[in-house]
Formats: sequence, C-alpha cells, structure tokens
Amino acid sequence: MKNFFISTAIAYASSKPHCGHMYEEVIADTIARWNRISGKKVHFSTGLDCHGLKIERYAEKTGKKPEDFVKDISKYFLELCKVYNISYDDFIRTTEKRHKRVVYKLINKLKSKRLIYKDFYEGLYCVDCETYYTEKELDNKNCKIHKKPTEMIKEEGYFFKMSKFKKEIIKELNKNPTFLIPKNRRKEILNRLKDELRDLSISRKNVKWGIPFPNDKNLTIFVWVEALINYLSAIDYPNKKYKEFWPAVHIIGNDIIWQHIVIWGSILKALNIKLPSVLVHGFINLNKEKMSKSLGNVIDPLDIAKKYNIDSIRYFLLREIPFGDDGDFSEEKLIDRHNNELANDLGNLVSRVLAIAEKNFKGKINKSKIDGKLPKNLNLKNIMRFMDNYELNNALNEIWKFVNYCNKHIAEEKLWEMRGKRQETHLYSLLESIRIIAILLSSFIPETSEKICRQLNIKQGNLKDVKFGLIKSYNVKKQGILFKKIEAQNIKEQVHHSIAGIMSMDKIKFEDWKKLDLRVGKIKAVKDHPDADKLYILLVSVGKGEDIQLVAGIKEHYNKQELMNKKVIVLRNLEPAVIRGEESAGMVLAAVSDKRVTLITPDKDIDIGSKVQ
Ligand code: ME8
Repeated sequence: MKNFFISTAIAYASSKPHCGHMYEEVIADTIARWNRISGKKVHFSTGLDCHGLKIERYAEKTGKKPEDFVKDISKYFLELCKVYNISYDDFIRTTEKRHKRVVYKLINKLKSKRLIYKDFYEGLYCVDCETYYTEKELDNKNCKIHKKPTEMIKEEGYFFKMSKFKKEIIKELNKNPTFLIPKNRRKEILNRLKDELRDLSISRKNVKWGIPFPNDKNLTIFVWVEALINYLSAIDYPNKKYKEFWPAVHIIGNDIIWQHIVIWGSILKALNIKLPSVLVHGFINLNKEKMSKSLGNVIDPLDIAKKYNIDSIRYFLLREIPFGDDGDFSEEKLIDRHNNELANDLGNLVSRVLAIAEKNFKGKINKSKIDGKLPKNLNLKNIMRFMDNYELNNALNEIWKFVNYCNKHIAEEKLWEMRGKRQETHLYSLLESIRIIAILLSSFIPETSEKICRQLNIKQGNLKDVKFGLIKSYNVKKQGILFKKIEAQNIKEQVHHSIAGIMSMDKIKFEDWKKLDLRVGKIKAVKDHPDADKLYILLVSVGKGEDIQLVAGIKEHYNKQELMNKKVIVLRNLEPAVIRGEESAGMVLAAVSDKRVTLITPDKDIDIGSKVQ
C-alpha cells in the first residue's frame, strides 16, 4: 500500500481540548509521520464535531450563538495542533459545506436503497455521549461514563435499518484482523452484539443545531451518524482523493468503539464501501479516573505545554502507556523520563560525541569503516514490527536499547581517551548511529530530531536512510543542549504544592470525604509541635479573619520558611488533630493546583476539586 489515510476522532467542539485529545493527536501524528518516512503518501485528517444537543446546550450557557461558540472553541484545537507539532493535512469542521454535501449524498443513497424508514422512538439518552442506551447499559439510569442521569426521549423520526447488518459486523469482527485493533477490544463488542441489535434512530426533533434532514426540515440528522461521515467528506467522497486514500485508519478512544464498529461499519456495509481499520487507544486518566470535560477533571494541554518541552510530553505519553491501555497523566513520571531518558541517555549521547568531534577535529569527521558492534545492536526489524503492530511504546523501548548501547559503547571504548585516526573512526560510527537515531525518533519527538540533524549539519532522512556508512563527511556544530534537566526543587514546586495534615480518622470514613466542607487556606505561621518532634503546628488563615490551627506531620519534607504562604486544604467541622505516631492513619496530603484539589491518603486518592471554595 503506497497511500495511507489516517484520521482522529473529531472532538466535540463543546469546550477546550484536554490531555486526552492531545494524546489522540500525538498518537495519530506519530503514526502519520512514521508512514511518511516509510515512503508512503499520507493524508492525515483531524477536526471538530460541531453539531448536536450537547454543543447547543454548551453554547446556550455562554450566551453565544452555536456557530460563534464552535468558532471560538476551534481556535483552541488549532492551537493545540500547532503547539504539539501535529502534522495534519486537513482539519475538518462538520459545519463546512463540503461535509454537508457528502452527508446528504450518503443519506439519500441509504434512502434510495430503502434502508431508511419513519417510526416512533422512545429511549434513554445521554447528552454527553449523544447516545441512546438500554437500561441494562446504564447504572440506575445514569450514564456509566459521565455519571449523570440520562433523559427519556420519545419522538417520531427516521431509522436506519442497522439490524440488517449485525451478522456481517460479527463476521468482520471474527474474520478481519484489521477491523478492530487491539484484538482484546473485540470481545466486548461481540458480547453486546449477542443482544438484539435495534435499528438506529438517525434524526432529532428538538435539536436545531445540526444538519436538516433531507426533505424534512423539522428534523436534524443525528449527530453521531453525521459526524462519522466526516471521514468521507474529508477526502471528498466519491471523487479522486477518496479513490486515492480510502480505506482509512481511524484512531479513536475506547468509549466510542461501538459507534465506529457497529454504526459506522453498518453504514459502510450498506453503502458497499470498504471497511476502515479502527485503532483504539486507552484513556488518559487523572488519579485513575478518565480525564473528561463532562467530569471536570481535565489538564489543559496548552497550560502543561508552558511547563515542559513538547517533546518531553509526547515522549512520556508514547513511552509510558502501552498502546491500548489507560494511563495516568503523572507529572512526576513525565519529569522522571525527561531527566533520565531524554536528558541523560539521549541528550548526553549527542552532546558527548559532538563535543569531542568539535574539540579534536573542529567538527570535521570523514567517512571511516563502521564499527560492527553498533549496527549489530540496532534491531531495526523489531522496531518495524512494533510499528506495524502499532506498539509505539515497544518501538521506543527498542530504539532506546540502541541509545543505551551507544552510551555503553562510548564508556567501554573510552572514546575520550583516544586520539587521532582511531578516535575519528569511532566518532564516525557514533555520528552515523546518532543520525539513525534521529530518523527513528523523528515520528515520536520531531522537534528533537530536527535539532539533532541541525547539529549534525545534515538533512533528516527517511527510513531508507537507516543504513550505516551513508554520509561521506560530517561537519558538525554543537548548539546548546537538547534537554535541560528539571531540578528536584522545581519538581516539588510544580507537582505538589502540597501540605500534609493529621486528621482524626475515627471521626470520618473515606466515603464521606467528598461531602466535607473544604476551604483553601494560607499558612500564616509555623511552629514546632511541643510534644512530637516530627510535627509542626500550622496557623492557617481561611479568610474573613478566621484562623485555624492544624497539626501536620510534614517536618521531614519542608522547612518552616518553605511553608509560609503556601496553600493548604482545611477540612472544616473536624476535630483537628489526633497524634498517632508512626502509623498515623489519618495522614492527609492535599495537592493544590489551579483549580483541582486531590487528597492523597494512605488508601487512595480522592479528587475533591469542585468542593473547594
Ligand atoms: O467522542 N483520554 O468527541 P470527544 C484519551 N465527537 N482519549 C480521550 C479522553 C481521555 N481522557 N477523552 C476523550 C467524541 N478521548 C465525538 C467523536 S468521531 C466521528 C466523533 C478521546 O471530544 C475520545 O475517545 O468526546 C475520542 O476518540 C476523542 O478523544 C474525542 O472525544
């Protein structure tokens, strides 16, 4: 296959993007870039899902017209793509004419095939998912994803004969290995398909913000059906680009597999259009709960981009989370990987080799015989296999084995002690290794790859250039360091802002914590505890002239000066302190960031953000 079409899900234009959206873009971008360096012609499309009840309601809340509201939101998504170096070829919005044209074409086609009919519908609807559920799929009529009540909707409208395609979808799931990846996701869909598959209601009566149903202007097209069609409108179905690029690889999260496999799969089957490959990634969580706008526990990727290198964030997500699994967005782990793998392993390798080349050869290194140990330690086959299977984290692990080998090689050969031709020969092999590493990493951390190539003074190559001995002569120039280490002191500042207190656990159960009256206070004074040498007594101002005294077991983490003016969580209506010595079961750590507060307890973390005033 010479052409490659990759798409992300189109995010709801209901609010600013969060790190889950960024993760999806980064995955898609990495795969798109890898295919480009593999020599394929790539079309990478992303965009926004602009219609539907959810967005209508969000816009209403802000007092804006929906069209103005989605325009404003789209600025943030475009900025996200720019900041994170997302190399998309197309950014589609479902408000665009080109999309509407294709939607009409397909709905009319389904009509002409007699696969659409009019009837009544009654069911429980989650507005945040824009999806109907059966009671069985809900938790006491609450949506399991958004933890909110569903709404009963009863109306007359149009239906797509989805039930007709159940058998074909089951067959594809069983027989077609690329329809749904990873494989372990198939079971849950097959299980759901054991129940009756009902026809799909594809129109809405009371939703104005959408594409009107053809020849029935009182209704709009159900947003999920309309949004899925973006994948075809983005490549101008049924014209040249469609012929060139379809079928697609859709990158989506695991909450929308049903829509892509069953709904989209049935629509495509009905239209005799080839099935895509649906590639499912896991969720980015915050404290083990899905990061989601509706749940309100989001990290803004544009904020976090001000704090860390973009490539450090990309690298952390791609290496930390095995493809398909969920993973926590942990700044601590991000910093760990930044310091140890990017700054130490990769940064030092580049910096050491270039420094010696500059110092002893003014940067000019001629081609020499390659030291066979280096190519022997690069397992390109494994890397290619992992990338073919979308195991991005394993591909990075394999590349890192080579990075680490290069460092080991330098240490074992004592490169810095060599002189003359012998040193030049070694430097050439190492420069070739670094050039190859830059190619292999270019899909994951593109900016870093470019920086390395600039220092090597070469153009960044493609996978076909992953061969040792390609460059005739180097004229390298060191330009600063690739990754500045984040100091331990900074880490504490950035990650925690945290304070520990000791509370009486006899008085309160963990389940009850969310009900507590909480205040953010500022520390006014810190004293040593008269009876316990590990404890401080904190005087905390909670506003309106009110001060509260807290006992805190944090002496080993902070000196008094560091604590002054720090924010602390105060749990009101509690007996302030019971000192229990070493096993202190009531230890509470409160991590305070801009809007979110997490209590870190010995048993579990509890997000209590919305309770704080
Ligand atoms: O579902 N971690 O939009 P969306 C990882 N408009 N991925 C996440 C995530 C998280 N915490 N939260 C969301 C929609 N996503 C529809 C798609 S496609 C025709 C219509 C992923 O804004 C989610 O799984 O809720 C989806 O793939 C994408 O972000 C957009 O989510």
